[in-house]
Amino acid sequence: MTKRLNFRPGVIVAAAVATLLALSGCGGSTPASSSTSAENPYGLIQAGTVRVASLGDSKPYTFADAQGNFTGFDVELFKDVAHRAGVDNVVFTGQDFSGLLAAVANGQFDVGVAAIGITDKRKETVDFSDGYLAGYLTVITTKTSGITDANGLSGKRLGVVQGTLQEAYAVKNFTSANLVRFPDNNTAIAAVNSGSVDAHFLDYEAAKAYQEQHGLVSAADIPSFDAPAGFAVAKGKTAFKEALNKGLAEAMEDGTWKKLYQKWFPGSPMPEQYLPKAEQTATPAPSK
Ligand code: SNW
Repeated sequence: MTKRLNFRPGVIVAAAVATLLALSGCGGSTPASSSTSAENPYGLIQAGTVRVASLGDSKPYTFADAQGNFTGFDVELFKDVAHRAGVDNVVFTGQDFSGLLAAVANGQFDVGVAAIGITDKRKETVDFSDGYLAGYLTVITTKTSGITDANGLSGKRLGVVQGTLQEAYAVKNFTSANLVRFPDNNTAIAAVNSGSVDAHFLDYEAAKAYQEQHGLVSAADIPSFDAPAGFAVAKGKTAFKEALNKGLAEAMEDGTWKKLYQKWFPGSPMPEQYLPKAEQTATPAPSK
């Protein structure tokens, strides 16, 4: 049974049910309503608050700092965009990546923000905002593993986080590697460090951060420009999605996107397509 309430005819019934539940105190954790109203134009679980499903260990995209506060490129960009859409109360919760899109689809969260690549397959489950980041998927390994390129993965144990594009790519393309599935990056990196897997396959910038932290090295970068990251929203939340797209376009045009990119991804090649129009040239972005 779906908790998502339908638009139009259902709206009055939904409001009545929500009121009854609220009055009787039986609402439990069921979203009060996902339909739109004057007080809740985006149909958020709770008017005025955006509940975000995210990840605690994908630095510098999304991560929890020492105090447990969520930060990173995606986090700061999303907060900025939500502010432009008129919502300042943004609550992030860490999830396993494998459950993230389902949790958004079934209404436990208003949005998923975690460097989530937009693909046709995922669009069967959720809708996406416009893309805001496109980069590489990276294999990292120890200095002593002997793995220096994708061919070197043959017969080796390669970690992937369940449900990621890395998992799908490895299943298809790294057929002679032995895949080991992990719930999150931290456990996979711990396995690399302890030697129980030979390498881990994750997003480029997160790979860079783990390399610096643990003295690991990059063995291969795989382009993933056809799956730019987007904000995932439940299907049918059109007003919310459109407000996010409008905010994203503004954040790109006024240089906020660029500022955040330089803050969180220093030294990485600057993609042109998200820069203010005046800064885009006919010259292709420098290749890596
Ligand atoms: O497809 C890339 C995109 O081009 C950009 O580099 C950001 O990361 C991606 O969206 C891929 N991210 C993975 C995925 O969507 C893993 C997500 C994660 O670990 N948080 O499955």
